[in-house]
Amino acid sequence: MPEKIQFEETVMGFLLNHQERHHRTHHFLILMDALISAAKHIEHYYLTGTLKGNVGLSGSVNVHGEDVMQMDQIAQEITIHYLRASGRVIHAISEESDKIIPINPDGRYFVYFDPLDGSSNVPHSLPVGFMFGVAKKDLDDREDNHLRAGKEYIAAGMFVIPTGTFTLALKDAGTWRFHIDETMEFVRPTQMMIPENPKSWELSFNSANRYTYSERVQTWIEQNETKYAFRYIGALAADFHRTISNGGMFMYPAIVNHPDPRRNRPQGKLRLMYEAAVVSFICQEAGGSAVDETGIPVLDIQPKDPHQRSALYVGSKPLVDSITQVLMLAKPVVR
Ligand code: FDP
Repeated sequence: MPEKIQFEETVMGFLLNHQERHHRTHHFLILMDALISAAKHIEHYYLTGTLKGNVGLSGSVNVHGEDVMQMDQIAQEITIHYLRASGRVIHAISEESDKIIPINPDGRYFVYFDPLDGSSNVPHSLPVGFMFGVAKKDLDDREDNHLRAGKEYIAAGMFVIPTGTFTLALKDAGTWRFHIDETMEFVRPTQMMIPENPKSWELSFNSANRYTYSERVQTWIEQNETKYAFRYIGALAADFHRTISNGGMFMYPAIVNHPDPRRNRPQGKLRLMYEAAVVSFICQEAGGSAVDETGIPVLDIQPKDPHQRSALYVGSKPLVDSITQVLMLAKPVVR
C-alpha cells in the first residue's frame, strides 16, 4: 500500500532531520523503524481481522488475569519479531508477557510496550492503541538493567489503530503527530501542544466507576464536570489522543469504594511502564503534566515491578494541578 510506505518514509525523514539536533543515532532510527513496521503490520491484521476470524478470545489469560484476545497475541508476536530483527533491544517488557523478554545483550535500548491497548474495542473494530516507551542503556558501562522511570525514557509513542495516526514524543524535542491525510497519500507532521484555552477541554474517565473513587475525587468531579465536555472511548490511546488535541484531562483514578471490596483497585488499573508513563511522557513534551493518586508526577515513579499499576490523571496543567491539590490532602495509598 503506497500510502503506508509514504507514512514510514515521512516519519523516518522527520527523525533524520532531528537526529543531529537531539543526538539521535542510527541505532535509534533502526529501533523506530522496527516499531513503525510492527504498528503497520498490527494495523493490517486489525483491518483484516474480521475477515480472518482474528477478533475473538484466544482461550488464554494474561499476567493480569484478563482474557487474551487473538489479536493481542498476534500483535505481541509481530512486535517481538521486529524488535528482535532490529538487533538494538536489550530487553522488552510487554503487557502480554509475564516475564521480562530478553532480546539482545549487546543491544542499546529497553522497550516497554502494550501491543494492543483497549482490547474491549477489538470485537467492534473500534480504535485500539499500540503504545511504547523507550529508554537507553548507560553507555558508560554502569548499566544495571534497572526498570526505568518515565523520566528516564528518551521517547514514547502511540499509534491509534486503525486510524493511522501516530503520536511520537522525543525527550526535550516535543510531541509530534503524523497522519495520513484525507487522500490517503500525504502525511503531515504537526507539533502538538496541549491547548491552553479551556474552551475545547474535555474530561475523560469511566463514569460508571465514579462512585467507587475516593470521596475527594468524587467531589472534584461534581464541582468540575459541567464545565467541560465529556468523552470516553474506552481505549487509553484513543481517549488520550483527544486529550492531547483538545486539552482537558484523562483520568483513571484509584478504585477504593467498590461495593465489593475485592474489586477495589487502590493502585489504579493502568500499567505504569507501558501505559501511564507513556502518555505522561507524551503529555509532558506537549506542555501538559500527569500525576498518580498521591499527587506525585507519574514520570517520577520508580517501578518496582514490570507490570506495576498506577492511577493516572493526565492532561492540561491547570486541571492536573487542581486535582493534585485534592489528592495531596488525601490519606496516602499504600503502594
Ligand atoms: P482494556 O482493559 O480494554 O485493554 O488498560 C487497558 C484499558 O483498556 C485502557 O486502554 C483503557 O483506558 C482502560 O483499560 C479501560 O478500562 P475500563 O473498561 O475499566 O473503562
